[in-house]
Amino acid sequence: MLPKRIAIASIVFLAAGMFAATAQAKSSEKPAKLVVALHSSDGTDVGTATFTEKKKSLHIHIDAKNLPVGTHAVHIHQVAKCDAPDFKTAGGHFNPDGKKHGMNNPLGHHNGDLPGNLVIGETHTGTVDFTVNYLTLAPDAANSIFANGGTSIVIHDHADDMVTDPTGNAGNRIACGVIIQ
Ligand SMILES: [Cu+2]
Repeated sequence: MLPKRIAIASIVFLAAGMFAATAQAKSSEKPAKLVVALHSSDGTDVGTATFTEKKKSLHIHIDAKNLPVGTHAVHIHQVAKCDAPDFKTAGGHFNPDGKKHGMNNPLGHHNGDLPGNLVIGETHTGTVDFTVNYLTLAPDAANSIFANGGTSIVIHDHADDMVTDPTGNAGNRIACGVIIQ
């Protein structure tokens, strides 16, 4: 058994530490979670993308519906705009580090590239999950999806081949969601 005075001092110290950690989390103003609505070229609701901040990574869950059957690329693009029908205003891939496209590209990858495609089945629905350590919700970080006024999440007509610069041969943009803080 510890002497009573030391035991009490330890408890006070622990409590102070917990308070400091709480205060720090608040001051960074980092949202823990963000849900983004996705729409197709004709304005149809095609589901959501949910971004959840983890300790050292960002988790992205896409829950899609009303999309064409097939395999579709998903990227984070650099402008927080989704003007239908072609979504060209979303700009190129989010690329603060000035790299080339593709998770399998030796000169890559963009921060907006994701390690997989979205597969849409016969019911025109599909889900996919990504956990990446090169994106964050922390608003002041260079690799934040809120950087420079925000970004967008874009779903393409075709699969990403994970290597062809700058687009992964993913074809047209068929759905988009604006990512803002
Ligand atoms: Cu894209």
